[in-house]
Amino acid sequence: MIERIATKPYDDQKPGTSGLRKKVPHFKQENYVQNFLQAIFDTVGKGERETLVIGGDGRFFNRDVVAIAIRMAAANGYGRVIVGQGGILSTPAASNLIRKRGAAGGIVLSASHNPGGPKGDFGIKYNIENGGPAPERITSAIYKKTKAIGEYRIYSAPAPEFLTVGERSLGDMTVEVIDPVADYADLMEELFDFGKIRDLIASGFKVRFDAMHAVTGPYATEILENRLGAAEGSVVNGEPKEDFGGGHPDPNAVYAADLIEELMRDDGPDFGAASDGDGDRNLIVGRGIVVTPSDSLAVLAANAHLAPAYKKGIAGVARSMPTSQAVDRVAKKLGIGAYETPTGWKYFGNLLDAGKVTICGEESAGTGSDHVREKDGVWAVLLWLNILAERHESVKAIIESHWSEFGRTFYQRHDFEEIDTDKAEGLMESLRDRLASMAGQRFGSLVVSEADDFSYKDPVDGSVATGQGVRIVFSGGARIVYRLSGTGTAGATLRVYIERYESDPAKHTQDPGEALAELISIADSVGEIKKRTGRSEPDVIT
Ligand code: G16
Repeated sequence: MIERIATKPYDDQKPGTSGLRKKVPHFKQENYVQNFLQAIFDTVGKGERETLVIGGDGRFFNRDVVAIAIRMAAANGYGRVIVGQGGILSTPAASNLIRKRGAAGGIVLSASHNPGGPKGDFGIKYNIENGGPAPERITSAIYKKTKAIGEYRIYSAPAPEFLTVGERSLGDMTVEVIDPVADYADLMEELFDFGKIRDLIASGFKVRFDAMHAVTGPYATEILENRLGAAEGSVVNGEPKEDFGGGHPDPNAVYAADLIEELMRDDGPDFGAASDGDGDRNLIVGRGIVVTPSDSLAVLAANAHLAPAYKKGIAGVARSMPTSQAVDRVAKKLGIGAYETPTGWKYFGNLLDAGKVTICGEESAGTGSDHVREKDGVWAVLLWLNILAERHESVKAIIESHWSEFGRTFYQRHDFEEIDTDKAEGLMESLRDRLASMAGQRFGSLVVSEADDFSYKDPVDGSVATGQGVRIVFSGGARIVYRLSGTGTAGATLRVYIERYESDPAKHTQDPGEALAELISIADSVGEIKKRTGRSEPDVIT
């Protein structure tokens, strides 16, 4: 029986960079989840007998919300839900399923790289029929609905169990519980030359993949160990846990320090990688070198043709605005389009759908292609392995030859976390107020050539996004970008992105901190970071 339950709106259900993210206790407030889900269903409004994909990264509270989503989908007219066994689906696997099965959309439960557990973070995101995150016009409409909601619809019977694969029903709706890994692993096998990668691994090439106790464990084990022959134990921390083993499933130098340490040893593995909570981010480490996400994007774009899926070449590339301009140089050489979008994977969807770009990426450890409409951690690992299998060079040699061909873009992101929101907003506002007078000003040896607040007009549908980050560009092309994160759940996180291009190969081995030292100090003085926040050091440098 379909029940209509009266509810009251919450005023803080505005989706951020990637869906609604809050602490678990916040989500546990009465009807908080139900309100948001009903707002999604009311907005997309096309449940009639259609298919909906449901799954998440397995963090604490995942199963409860999967069960609620199943009951609400049944009450909102869907004909079928496809649910990952145990409520598990990595974000790229969910995107793939939506596309492959012609679903109307998907409910993806994840707070990505944020910690989990009873006091950790949780998140709900809606993906549209192309498999990608809902664009701004839909997320704004969802937010509007949350502010006026008066009731939600839910099926009175409990959700059928989803711990085992099989078909069940709830009212008129079919609940199809699937193996979360199989379709995704098959897709990877279509894109890449598994034979060549298998030969590389069989030749003694050692791989270590850190799944950080998050969702990619089963995916990486099936693909790297079972299908590609990597030794058992090549996937570490491979068992997904509700609290990620108490860790922080963010594949960066701080939280994946063990992996990096391992790869810095002379007798360490040849290739190391890690992914995040929901499997869409990646970290690539070669023996003796950590690859920055911006460099990884550039190298993948330059070498993608070595993998079967991209052998005819790529149509174009896209990067988020704060991502380094390294990939632009590759695009220029290849004679293909390069697009600069706001932060958020949702901005790549139209470009991919229109065939304008094949490969996209972000400084925040995300790379992906037109095979799905999300960034994809395991995909990036496999494209790297395919390239390594073709080039027979080390990761370090590939990076260094890339720098000598295209020049090196030194790059760092400095994060100042849990700042008082008013102070963070004040800092951004002050920067914006000073933008008009900045051009021509000298700071140390650098002169500002232009300064603006980034806005983006989507070349496909003409939609405009404003206020996407303050850019200060210096003559010679060095840049400082300031923006506030849209994914945090406590206070505000200020992100400062710093980059400088170096064409002289003799200077490519410099330490990034030294190469960027002058810009780092300018970033503090122009941004008045210490003065306004009291912070003299970032919490994390990536
Ligand atoms: C999400 C978005 C990315 C974005 C990242 C960080 O990733 O999909 O596009 O780069 O957040 O965003 P922010 O700088 O606003 O915190 P994920 O992996 O968290 O879903």
